[in-house]
Amino acid sequence: MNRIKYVEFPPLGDNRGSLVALEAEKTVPFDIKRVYYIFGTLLGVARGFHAHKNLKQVAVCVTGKCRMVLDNGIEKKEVWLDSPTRGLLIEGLVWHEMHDFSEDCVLLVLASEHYDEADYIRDYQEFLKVNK
Ligand code: T46
Repeated sequence: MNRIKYVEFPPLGDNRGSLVALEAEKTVPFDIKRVYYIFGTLLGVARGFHAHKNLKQVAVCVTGKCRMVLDNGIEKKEVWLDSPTRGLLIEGLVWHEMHDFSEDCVLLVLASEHYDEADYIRDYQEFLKVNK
């Protein structure tokens, strides 16, 4: 799907367990300006319901899982984020929602810009209009 891509993070494992390194411009294809994580999401709660105008993000469930609903204005897609070695790159205008968080889910997000509420489109009709 346009504007969405999986990114693989090779696990650097040995007999002690696993380690994943996330590096700007390498495993993550942009300069990382912000990192946030979502955890402790209550059962049945959905989050997101917005698109970003310019932000690039990579989202990865470092533990647990959640379902992401993605919409680029042309097609819709659902993906499960359920692996600490596979992230989802979201570039440009993509309406996204997160559902079905497992109790143990920690959704880590790496972002290309500092937090800016003006970059959010939180109204779906506006998203469709801007996307034309
Ligand atoms: C996204 C999805 C995947 C900040 O003050 N700084 C931040 O960096 C972030 C991300 C949020 N906030 C504030 C804004 C709200 O008052 O934290 C509150 C919760 O944010 P929001 O309702 O936007 O959370 P989600 O889970 O709906 O969306 C978040 C990100 O905001 C968004 O960029 O793509 O996760």
